[in-house]
Amino acid sequence: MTSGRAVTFAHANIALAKYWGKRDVANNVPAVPSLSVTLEGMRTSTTLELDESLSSDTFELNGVSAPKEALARAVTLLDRVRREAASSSFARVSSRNDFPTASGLASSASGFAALALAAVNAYGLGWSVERTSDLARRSSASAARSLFGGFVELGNELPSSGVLGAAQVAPVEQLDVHVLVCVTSEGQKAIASTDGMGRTAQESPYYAAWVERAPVMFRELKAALLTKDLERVGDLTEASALAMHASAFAAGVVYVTGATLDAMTRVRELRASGLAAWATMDAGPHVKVLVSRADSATVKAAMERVPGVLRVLEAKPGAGATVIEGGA
Ligand code: 2P0
Repeated sequence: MTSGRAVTFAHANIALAKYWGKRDVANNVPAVPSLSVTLEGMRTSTTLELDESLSSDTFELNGVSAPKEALARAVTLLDRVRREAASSSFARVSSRNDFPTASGLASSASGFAALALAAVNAYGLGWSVERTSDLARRSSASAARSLFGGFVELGNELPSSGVLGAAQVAPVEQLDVHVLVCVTSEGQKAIASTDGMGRTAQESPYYAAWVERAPVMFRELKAALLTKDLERVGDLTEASALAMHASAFAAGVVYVTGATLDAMTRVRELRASGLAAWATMDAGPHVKVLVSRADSATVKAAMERVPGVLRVLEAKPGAGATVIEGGA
């Protein structure tokens, strides 16, 4: 039965072993496996109501009508759900991020995870988390990982079932770490990640090397995580980000700025001085620092003093997406 309304929460995640590139563009299957940590501090909440009086879906983001492209991506997800639920009802969707969207921090992971979970529940599909994660992946691959809490993997092969969802590798307590998000710019990123990875695949002489090497780094990182080897997890986290950005850079897909490099250099100096801190960067200029909880206050204070770092947000590993209201 359709409950017609659902309210969900989902957190952002940061990839330690990065996803970059698509094996199958039509089905949005990643070219490489990835491994992330879901973050407690950065949350999207989404309310979805079916409304028989609507003639199309509506989507409000942080209190205002969502931009056209964001609405189109939400409608694509809702159309998939309607087909599965044999429903013709349109939806009123309202989403809110409790972290600053204007900072250019990625919100598509938490956004599509919260939307997928809300849609599955409001349309009464009663799907497993894995199937809901597959739905989120088709909109944004990193969103598949935000359905789960703690440390999460996403593969790079579509099984014969056609369902490729993420899965938890280890719970929140596996590593005593925090993530420091060092914000270096308030603007939107220059190149959307889907475009950036497309250009990297087509134009980078190093894309093939990335696709060959990334699964090795993923396997080593997963093994280090399972043995709670923080040093190794940290080293591989930084190596994965550098390899991803090197492949993109060679295609002219440049996300780093001077501030990014200054922040990363500072992280490496802090590590050389004995602190447990490693840098990672996504499709934007911000530096995220994986840091042991014991060293987080010292590293945060040091990063706040780096010229070009506007502010530092601190997050710890967090839970997966949850239905707050309207579970089927
Ligand atoms: C990741 N990123 O693993 C990588 C690292 C950015 C850098 O996933 O095309 O929004 O919608 O599947 O998931 C950002 O890209 O891309 C991303 P699409 P998505 O977190």
